[in-house]
Amino acid sequence: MRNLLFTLTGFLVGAGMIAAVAFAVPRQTTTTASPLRMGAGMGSNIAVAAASPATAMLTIQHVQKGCHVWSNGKTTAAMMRLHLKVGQKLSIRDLDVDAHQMLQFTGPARIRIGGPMMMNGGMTLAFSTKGVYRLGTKTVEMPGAMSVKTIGPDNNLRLVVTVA
Ligand SMILES: [Cu+2]
Repeated sequence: MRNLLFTLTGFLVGAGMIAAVAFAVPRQTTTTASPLRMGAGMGSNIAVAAASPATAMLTIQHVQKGCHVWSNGKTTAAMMRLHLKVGQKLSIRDLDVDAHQMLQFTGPARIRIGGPMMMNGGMTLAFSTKGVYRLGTKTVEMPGAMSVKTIGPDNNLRLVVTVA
């Protein structure tokens, strides 16, 4: 009888542990992805998305004549005009063989510009003040950068961003 009791206790403890493990695993997942927390997070994301319009995108493309041009996905040009809403961001990606440093010539507010964009690198600029911003890039010589034969002088990329 004592033996049976021990066996039974052992069985129950074992079963209890299995149950505990079985409950512990899904409980952990429910804690991290709790519907309440997910709901709150998603809610705030939606609020942010609604408050600020989608990020505008430009790439710097390599071309044979002039070495590089802006591209907005539809047209390419050395000089681009963009219209953004206040608070809208502009994402720029350098697909040229050159490194490009963004420049701000004029504008109602100083925008934060980082260091040069390497090939395949990029940056996102934020426009929080209304007005007309004149921007551009200059190419930056990088040690070990590849040299590609192009036709004619390199384009000076210029960008006029109207924020309204
Ligand atoms: Cu170039």
